[in-house]
Amino acid sequence: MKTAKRALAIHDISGFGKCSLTVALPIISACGVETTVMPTAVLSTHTGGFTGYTHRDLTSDMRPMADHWKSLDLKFDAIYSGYLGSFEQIEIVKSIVSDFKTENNFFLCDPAMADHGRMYALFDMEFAKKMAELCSLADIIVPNFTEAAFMTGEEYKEGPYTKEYVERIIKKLSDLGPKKIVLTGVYFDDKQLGCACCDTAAGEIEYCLRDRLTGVYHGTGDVFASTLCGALLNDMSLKAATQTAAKFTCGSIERTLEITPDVRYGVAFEGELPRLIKELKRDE
Ligand code: PXL
Repeated sequence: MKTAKRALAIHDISGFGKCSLTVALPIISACGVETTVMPTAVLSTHTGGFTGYTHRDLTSDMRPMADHWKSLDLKFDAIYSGYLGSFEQIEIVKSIVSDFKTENNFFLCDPAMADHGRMYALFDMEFAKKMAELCSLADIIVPNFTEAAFMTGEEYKEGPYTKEYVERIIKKLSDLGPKKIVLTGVYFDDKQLGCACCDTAAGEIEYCLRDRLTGVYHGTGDVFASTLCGALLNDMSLKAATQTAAKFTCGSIERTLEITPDVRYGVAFEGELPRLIKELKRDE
């Protein structure tokens, strides 16, 4: 008998704009994985291009939630953190990893804090250093080039990239200490875009590139990392899970191209869920 897996997703909940928990919860659940959520803050929208959003900080609830779960002896097959709002929240996530990480589960850290050469609103370079500390505890990290450069002190460059630059960034990321790395936003020409993945124990870098789509949509990093988390919990290899996550993200973007009035509104991943479910069920 297959037993259901359980993930703990630690992100904010941005009411509108499809990112963080409003993406992680439906996607990981669709992967057949029970999803426990720890909301770190509640906002009316994400901070990527909107102004005037509401923000209720939930930092003081995080440790008590974790303590309650400990008292219930809950176990998680994955701990998945994304956007975190402060140094204090990063410290709390470290303590949660220390409480719930075992040899049999994984900690996936998406250092969601920057893109296109700039930190997100409200963050500075000190925050990137702090996030690097959290990434050093992770089994898997999923940075884009901006996050990777800011965490390692490497110069940020716009693509197209060279293999040397990609490999240098991956080497520096692996020096931080994570076991596996999926670097997003990799491209060597203007036709294809994708990821480089590396299991640092084996050292080999594999590329998953797909035909490039036009447009830059908000929340695609969260869609990708959530799918990666769900696919890994379906016992896929790092490369297969990366391919599944890339396909799902591209499919979601393609659906969005036809319907969205605004890139800040996120991607239309909902219509892509049945195909993802079918893909993950192929062996049953
Ligand atoms: O997915 C990134 C993200 C998550 N949560 C909030 C954000 C952002 C990116 O801007 O603002 C609140």
